[in-house]
Amino acid sequence: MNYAWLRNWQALPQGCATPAETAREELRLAGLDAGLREDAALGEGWEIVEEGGRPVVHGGSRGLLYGAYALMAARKTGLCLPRGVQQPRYTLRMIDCWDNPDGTIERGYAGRSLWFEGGRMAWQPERIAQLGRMLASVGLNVLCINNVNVGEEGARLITEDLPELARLAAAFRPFGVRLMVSIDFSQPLRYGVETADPLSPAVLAWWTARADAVWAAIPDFAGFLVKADSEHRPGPMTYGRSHAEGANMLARALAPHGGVLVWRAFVYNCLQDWRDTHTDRPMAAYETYAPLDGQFDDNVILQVKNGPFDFQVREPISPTFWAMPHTRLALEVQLAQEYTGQQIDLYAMNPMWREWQTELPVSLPAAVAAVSNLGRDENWCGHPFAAVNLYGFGRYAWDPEVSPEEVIRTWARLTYALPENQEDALCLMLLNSRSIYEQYTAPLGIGWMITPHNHYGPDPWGYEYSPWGTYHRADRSGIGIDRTEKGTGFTRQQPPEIAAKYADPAVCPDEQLLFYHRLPWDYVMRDGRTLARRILDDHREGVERVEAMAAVLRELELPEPDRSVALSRMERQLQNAANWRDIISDFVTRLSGVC
Ligand code: GCV
Repeated sequence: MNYAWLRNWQALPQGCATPAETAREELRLAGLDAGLREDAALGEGWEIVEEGGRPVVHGGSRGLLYGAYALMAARKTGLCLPRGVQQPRYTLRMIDCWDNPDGTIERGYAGRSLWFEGGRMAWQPERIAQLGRMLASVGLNVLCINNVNVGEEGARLITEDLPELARLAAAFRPFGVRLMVSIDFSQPLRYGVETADPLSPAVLAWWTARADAVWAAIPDFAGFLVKADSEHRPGPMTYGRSHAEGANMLARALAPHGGVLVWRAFVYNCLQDWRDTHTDRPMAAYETYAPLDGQFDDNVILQVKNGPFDFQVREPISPTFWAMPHTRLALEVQLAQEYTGQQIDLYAMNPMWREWQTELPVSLPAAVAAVSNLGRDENWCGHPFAAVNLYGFGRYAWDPEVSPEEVIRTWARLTYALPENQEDALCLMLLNSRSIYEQYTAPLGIGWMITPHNHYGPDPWGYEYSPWGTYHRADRSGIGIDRTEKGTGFTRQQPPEIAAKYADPAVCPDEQLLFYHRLPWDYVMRDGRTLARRILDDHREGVERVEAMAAVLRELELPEPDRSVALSRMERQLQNAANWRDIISDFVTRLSGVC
C-alpha cells in the first residue's frame, strides 16, 4: 500500500494504547537508536536533545509521538531537525471530512469514504492505522468524520451508531487523533422532543444526555461541529434565537466533559434574487456574527472560512476575523480543491496560506481546520501530489510561519527519491501551481465563472441568474461589483488600513481588482494594457504555463503508479486550461468588442 509521504516506512506499530507507546514502537520498528523521556509539562510539545551520544525525545505523550516522527522524517530526508522546544501554535488542528454514511463524500475527489459504506460504519483497520500515522506525523490531532450537511443516517452517529463510533475512536487513539462529529441542530425532533428551540429546557436536557452518553463511550472525544441556518440546514433562527444562543446551549451540554463546540460561520442568503444589487453575499458572515462578539461561551469556537465567499482561488481575508476580538475563532481552509482544480489540476496551498499572513496576524485565529482531501483511493488524495496539501496543512497548523519552500521540499523528499534537479523542478512546479491555476481560471480577482454545482471548468453565465449571490455582472459597459463605500460597502467591514489598500482601483493590487471594483473593459491597467486585453492575455499565458509544467512533469522519474496518474491528470489539466482560455476569451471578446 502506497501511503503518501510515508511510503516505504516500516510496518505499522501494533497493540499500542497511547501515543507514547506508539512512539516507542515506531522507533523500535525503524531501528532508530533513540530514547524517549515523558515530560507531561511539555504537553503536545517536544524537544530532541543529544544525550550519551544518541537523540532523546522529550515530550508529553503526544509530544513524544510528534518528536519521534520528526526524528524519523529527518533521518529519511537528511534535512535538519529544529532546535529547542517545539510547541504547536494552535491547540485544535483539525481535519473536517464531508463524508456521508452512504460512502460518498461531498466535494470529495479521492474516492469513497474511508469509514462509511451503505449507511453504516465500515473500515479497514490497516488503512485507519496508516491514516492515524499520517495525521500524527504532521501533528494533526482532531478528525471530524462526517459531513456538516448531516442527514438522517449521519445523525445516528451519536445515538444508535455510537458503539461503532467508539470503535473508530479507539483505532485512532494510539496516534493521538481525537474524533469529532457534525451534528444536526434539529436532531431532538427525531427523538420525541417537540422543539429544537435552544432555549427550551427539554432541548438542553436532550443534548446533555447525549453528550453524557458520547463521553461515556469515548472519554477523549473532542466535540461537535455544527452548520446551522446555512444552505437550508436547520438552526436557531427558525426559533427566532441568535447563533450565540444556539451555540451556547450545545456548548453547555459539552462543557462538563471538556468538549468544544465548533460552530461554522458560513451563513448567507442562498435564495437571493439576482436582480437585487444591494445584497452582497461576502458581507453576510460579518453582518450575522460581528454583533454577537463576546456572547459565545468559552468552549465555543466560531469557524470562519478564510474568505467571505467560499474557498475561491483569490478572495480577501474574511473581515469577520477582525470583528470578534472576544470570541475564539478558527480559520477554515479547504484542502479538497472544490473550486481550485479538484485534485486534477495542480494547486499547492502553503504559499497561499503564507501570503494571507501579510494581512491576517497568525494570532487572530485560536484554531485551524481544513476540509479534507482524503478518500479511499490508493494514493489517498486522488492526485499523488495533492497529498502535499494534507501534509502542508499539518505543518502550517503547527507553525503557520513555516516557509512554503521548506514544506514542499520536505514533502517531496519524504515522498520521492528524485535526483536533485528533478526534485527542484517538482518543488518549483508546486510553488507556482496556484498562480498558474489563477491565471487561466480567474485572473484579476473575478470569481464565479465556474460551472455551477460541480465547480470544475468554465461557465461564465452559469451563476449569473442563480440564487447563490455569486455574480460578476458583466455586460457591455464592464465587469465586476463596486464593493467600496460608494458601492455595497464591503470595505467598511475591513480594518481601515486594509480597506485603504483596495478601495482605490489605481492602487488596488491587480489580483483583487475585480473583487472590489466595477471597471469598463477599456480601463487602462498600470501596465498600460486595457482590462479586456489583460484578461485575454492572462488566460493565454496561463495555458502556456500549464504546457511548460506538463513538459517538466514528463521528465520526472516518478515511481509508478504516481507517474501515470500524474501524467493523465496533467492531460486533463491541459484540457481544462484550454477550455477556460477559449470560453472566457470568447465571452470577453463578445461583450467588450476587443479582439
Ligand atoms: C458541505 C460550499 C460547498 C458545499 C458545502 C458548503 C459548506 O457551498 O459547495 O458543498 O457543503 O460550501 O461549506 O458548508
